[in-house]
Amino acid sequence: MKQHTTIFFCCLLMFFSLSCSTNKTTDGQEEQKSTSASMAAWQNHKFSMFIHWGLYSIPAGVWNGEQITGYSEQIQGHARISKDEYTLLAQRFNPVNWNADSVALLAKQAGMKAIVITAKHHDGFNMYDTKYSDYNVVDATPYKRDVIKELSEACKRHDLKLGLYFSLIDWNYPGAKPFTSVRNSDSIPAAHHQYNLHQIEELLTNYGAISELWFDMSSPTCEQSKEMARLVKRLQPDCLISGRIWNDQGDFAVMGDNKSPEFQMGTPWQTPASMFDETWGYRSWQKRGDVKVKAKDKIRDLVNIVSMGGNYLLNIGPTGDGKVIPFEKQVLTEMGKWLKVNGEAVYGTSVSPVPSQEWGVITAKPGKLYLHVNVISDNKKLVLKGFNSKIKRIYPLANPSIRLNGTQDGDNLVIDLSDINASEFVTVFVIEYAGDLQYTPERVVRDNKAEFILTAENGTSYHSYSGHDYYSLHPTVVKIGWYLPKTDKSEYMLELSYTKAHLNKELRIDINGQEYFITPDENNYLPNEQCYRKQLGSVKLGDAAFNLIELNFKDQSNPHKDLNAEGLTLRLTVRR
Ligand code: H79
Repeated sequence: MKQHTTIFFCCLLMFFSLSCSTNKTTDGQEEQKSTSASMAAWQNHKFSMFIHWGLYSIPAGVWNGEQITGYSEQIQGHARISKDEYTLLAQRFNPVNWNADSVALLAKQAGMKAIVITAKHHDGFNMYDTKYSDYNVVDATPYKRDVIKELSEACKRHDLKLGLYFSLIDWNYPGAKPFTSVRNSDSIPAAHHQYNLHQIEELLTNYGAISELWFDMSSPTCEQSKEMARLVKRLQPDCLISGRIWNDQGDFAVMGDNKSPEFQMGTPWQTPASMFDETWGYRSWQKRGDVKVKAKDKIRDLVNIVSMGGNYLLNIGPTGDGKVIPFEKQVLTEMGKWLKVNGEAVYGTSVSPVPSQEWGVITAKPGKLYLHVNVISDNKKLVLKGFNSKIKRIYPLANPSIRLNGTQDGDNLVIDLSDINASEFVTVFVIEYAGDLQYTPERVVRDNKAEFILTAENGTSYHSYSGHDYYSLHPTVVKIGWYLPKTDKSEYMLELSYTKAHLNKELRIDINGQEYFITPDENNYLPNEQCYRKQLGSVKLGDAAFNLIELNFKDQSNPHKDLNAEGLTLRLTVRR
């Protein structure tokens, strides 16, 4: 017999304790933390604009008449251009076609909620008026205008958040050069670190509220990462920090370029994406292909990422004279048109407890599931596996007056799409259901109910990333969750096995919302099993229609730290 488990789908009050939050400032005060409200607001952006624009946009991937491969924003390294020669580009930077308002309006029209622009890329050229270097857009170019200032004002006018990309390597810094053996993960000399701190202070002081600081590359020491994070939080507690500040000091994890995670994430995260895999900065000779094909690709990436709880940061590369190229404008316009119709299935949604299916992905709001269908099958039937809630109505989001028929076939819902015209990109259907969401979770621990043995293997792992730099970054498990079927036995003895790696690290166990804390100690070592064991006492199961158990660290000041999940086992045994 199939086990039907009722999942109470509640408006999840996200609990995000931010990294570095336990760091003390030099005067012993607890430093400022971002509020969970600013994190929730950031997570609800879903779709934002990335802009790579700088001196490199002038050569646009061509040097001495030769097409240079490799990211065009890194042409200084790829074409082995000397510092002296590269810095001359500043004299040619006069982007008369740049218009901060029309860029902001394009982002709005595309359905984006924020813009993140390169304040400084690896070439070290400052796109803002810094007093710590003359190599900046105001002092070194005929343009003489502070690009970041103008964009910050345009963003305010058009109700967009502004984030800033800030490279932690700087090929123009005395002693530095592009493409050393560590491939953009150079360490930061003390004087350069001070320069970075000064610039972070300028960026967070002179341009109003900054919603995210997008650090990138380099290999700072732990102390350098912490110092930068502390400075950010002191100046703007609501400014979120990208994971590429390294050393687990970021507020959100950044996926690899154009990558989505292969697992469920346990921390806020973002995918940075370029229009073309080959470059972020404008490349004049880029083969661009068809606008509709690209728009479809990017809409599908957007909904995939949103369905997994992430944010999508999609890049444009304006030309050296400040134009957004027509291809990129058209792709964003197509995405905006789709979002105008289907935005309800993107903004304000959360991860659906019902997992993605062959035909596409699912997003959720209380009482609603949004089915994002890539292809409607020839038989015009859409099968939603494992769904058995009471249905109020089903309709296409593009035309809510149409009623679709859904019939229950065992554990599956079959929706009839006979009269539906598919969108050329992704067609969204809405299921409104009554009461609690009922579905069969993919993984339920089905032991004999007298004893449950919970391991990383039979649970769901939630991930983040941890590491010192781009090349050492690795996925971590930051939480494990298990669904247990409804039981009639209410009292269980709870026991935890753990390894040396867990000693003295306080753990939190959440059983149906009730918290328990346990500090692994050395008291009871079992040599045969090569682990320690500790009894936690008696807990209750079975009151609810399902049981949800979660295990993670009590201290969430580093939400990226690995639990060493494979060494943890929870055992629940019925008390007689
Ligand atoms: O801004 C964009 C990239 O320019 C920047 N991050 C995104 C958002 C980035 N900088 N470095 N990397 C990404 C990592 C790639 C470095 C390498 Fe290479 C490319 C290593 C090997 C190939 C460049 C060429 C460095 C050494 C040789």
